[in-house]
Amino acid sequence: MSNTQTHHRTCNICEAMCGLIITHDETEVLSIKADPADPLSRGHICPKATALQDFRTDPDRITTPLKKVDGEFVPISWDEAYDFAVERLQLVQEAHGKDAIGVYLGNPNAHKFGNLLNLPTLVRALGTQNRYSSATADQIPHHVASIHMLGHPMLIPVADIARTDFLMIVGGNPLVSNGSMMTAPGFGKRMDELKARGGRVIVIDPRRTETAAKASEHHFIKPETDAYLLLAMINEIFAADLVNLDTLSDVVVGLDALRAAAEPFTADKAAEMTGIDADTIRGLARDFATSNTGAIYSRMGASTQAFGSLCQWATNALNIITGNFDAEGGAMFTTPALDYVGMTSRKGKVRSYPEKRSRVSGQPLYNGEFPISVMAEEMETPGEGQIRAMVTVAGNPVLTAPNGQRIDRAMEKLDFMMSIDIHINDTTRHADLILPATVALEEVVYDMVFHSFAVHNTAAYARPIFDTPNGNPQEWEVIATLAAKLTGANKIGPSPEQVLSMMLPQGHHADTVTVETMLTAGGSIDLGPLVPNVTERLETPDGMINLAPQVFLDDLPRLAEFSAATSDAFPLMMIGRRQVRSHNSWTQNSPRLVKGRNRCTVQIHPTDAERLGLTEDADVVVASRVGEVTMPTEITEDMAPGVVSIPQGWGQRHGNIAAATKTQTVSINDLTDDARIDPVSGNAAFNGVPVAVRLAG
Ligand SMILES: Nc1nc2c(c(=O)[nH]1)N[C@H]1C(S)=C(S)[C@@H](COP(=O)(O)OP(=O)(O)OC[C@H]3O[C@@H](n4cnc5c(=O)[nH]c(N)nc54)[C@H](O)[C@@H]3O)O[C@H]1N2
Ligand SMILES: Nc1nc2c(c(=O)[nH]1)N[C@H]1C(S)=C(S)[C@@H](COP(=O)(O)OP(=O)(O)OC[C@H]3O[C@@H](n4cnc5c(=O)[nH]c(N)nc54)[C@H](O)[C@@H]3O)O[C@H]1N2
Ligand code: SF4
Ligand SMILES: [Mo]
Repeated sequence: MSNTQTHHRTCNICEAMCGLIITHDETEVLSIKADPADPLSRGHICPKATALQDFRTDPDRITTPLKKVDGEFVPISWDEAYDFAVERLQLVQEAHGKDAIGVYLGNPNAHKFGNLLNLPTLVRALGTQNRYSSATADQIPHHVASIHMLGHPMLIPVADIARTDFLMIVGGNPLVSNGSMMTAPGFGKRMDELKARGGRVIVIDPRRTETAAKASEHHFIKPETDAYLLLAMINEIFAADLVNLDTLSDVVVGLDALRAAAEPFTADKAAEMTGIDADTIRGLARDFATSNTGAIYSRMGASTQAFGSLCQWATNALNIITGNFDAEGGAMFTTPALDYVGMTSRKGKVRSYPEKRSRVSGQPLYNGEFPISVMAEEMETPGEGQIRAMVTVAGNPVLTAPNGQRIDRAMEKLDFMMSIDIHINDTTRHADLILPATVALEEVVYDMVFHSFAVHNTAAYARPIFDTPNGNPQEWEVIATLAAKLTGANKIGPSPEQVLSMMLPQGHHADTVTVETMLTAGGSIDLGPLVPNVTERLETPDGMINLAPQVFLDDLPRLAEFSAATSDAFPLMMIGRRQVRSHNSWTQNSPRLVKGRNRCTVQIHPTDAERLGLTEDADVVVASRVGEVTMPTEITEDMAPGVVSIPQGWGQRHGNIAAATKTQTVSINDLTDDARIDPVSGNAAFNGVPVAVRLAG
């Protein structure tokens, strides 16, 4: 105990970036606590932070390179592993061309500074166009809206929750997720503060979520109809003559086109489609437009659906036409110490979008990545450009992508697959080679992505606490080394800390934020509240905000023709849910997180349960076009009638990770359908999947 040390560090499991104080000795963590002085998280922490130590000591963790020999994984040396990887990858490309390798990058990469810096080099070294990531099962519509309206995929507004009087949350559950594309740790406290100021929080969701229960009001909505609601609000604001561009009047184009586009989407039509009554819709529009400050924030519920792009466009448009864009208490832009937008500026450049279309079904490519929904068909369909080998880094698409079982089957047939991961799981079990990754407490942490989307500007950097197991290289070194070996380069690039030092002088706080100041700060550096700045930062070719990009206008006829996909065979609509004690599909090996009752239940409204003869806890079969699962029922008035909810991230059944999940759980993505897509962005449409529920047995 004599060597107890205290270490300040940001938690990098989710987007919330909570400040932690960790006490430890040479070999183990003694405590992980919230940092009450952190200017962003202000003492917030969730149960997952304590599990950070479990990821390091997990007995099932991979700690040596593993090669599959006769169906079994056997440990090999790093040199052997790199040689094997390079030989096999090159063989595939020599025989079938560069695009024969597919790359899938999963969510943890977004939280790992060294990975973010080095993955582009690996992807370039592979030279394939067949690139995929979890972004197309998530936030790609936000990027697409920003590209077309503001000129850069990462110039994304966040709700200035600390100063707003009116916050409408469409399809987000920040009390559980702690905010996404809106880093807002301690969201419950923020809601309390907002309400105490006399403000109002409105939640639009087919489920009465934890956030909805605490909000000022909640309105159930039929899945995938949000674009009707948002367009009707735009329509109403024009009709009531409440448009106010405020300081942006000289930089906004497309106002008339927006007015015309929204015209057919009346409150009455929206009421019929959404199930929210017309007066409520009109009232929301007027109250939003006339409130002192206000922000509309739309997230997963409004992104991973058939009209995800229209929703994100309409959300931005609403914030813009009410004077709430780039204004205090509205939807604002961060000024991060490491400014990704500035570093990758496109000012003055004209590009065309989508950048490409996929080979088999012609889905759009944005940000250099094809939709995850087409990955299986690109593996299955013969011809030039067919994927015959895969590289996955921190990804588990068998559990996280729509119709995951189709990916599972397609991976089985690959000529070669390799993964960089911490576990043998449902995805990596298909690999011929797994390279072990380092985890949070063994690495440096600087959040390159989520400071760009945080409700308050801060900066923090910390070095590793512990050595890596077996003296393994850092994950960024593994990625960089693989890239170097593929291209024949004789050295890898500078360390993440060196790169950080080089990049900070180009950011918004070059004077105050350096590696040194962050290391000596004893926690995060406070860089102040969000400040208006978008006029200097616009990246569109004409330097204007485009309220009515053609790509969204062109999609409106599809919206006008929309009707729910339910049928006699599949009469219910399925949505997902997130849970405090798990993060996507990979934290389930931490006993302290999975303990307790089985949380993998299908939630259903009492009237639906009664009609189907279901009782609490009864095992039911949930079936969709693509598959079936059996799981326990949870009857609750928190669900909208006609809608059922299954949590995402469960269903571990292969590899060593399955062992920790004592009860058999199911994967929602055995049911989600890869044919359901937002055609504008290519995003997976997870919400509103038509399903049938029946008693098992
Ligand atoms: N504890 C925990 N936190 C997490 C994660 C986790 O797994 N666990 N994952 C992290 C990740 S990767 C992300 S991207 C974020 C996501 O963060 P959020 O978007 O806040 O999280 P979700 O719970 O997916 O919220 C989506 C909401 O949309 C609702 N919904 C479904 N369909 C519709 C619809 O058609 N319309 C509307 N209006 N609502 C709909 C759902 O009921 C749900 O409440 O969370 C992050 N934080
Ligand atoms: N139906 C439905 N499906 C969804 C969602 C939903 O709401 N509903 N949410 C979607 C969203 S928002 C997301 S972001 C995706 C996530 O989808 P993915 O990114 O594919 O999945 P994760 O569950 O995050 O799995 C991460 C993988 O990385 C590994 N891993 C963990 N830490 C590390 C590390 O430090 N290094 C390396 N190399 N590997 C590591 C884990 O073992 C696991 O294999 O899922 C999507 N899928
Ligand atoms: S909310 Fe997210 S960042 Fe904060 S402690 Fe939990 S997992 Fe970590
Ligand atoms: Mo995500």
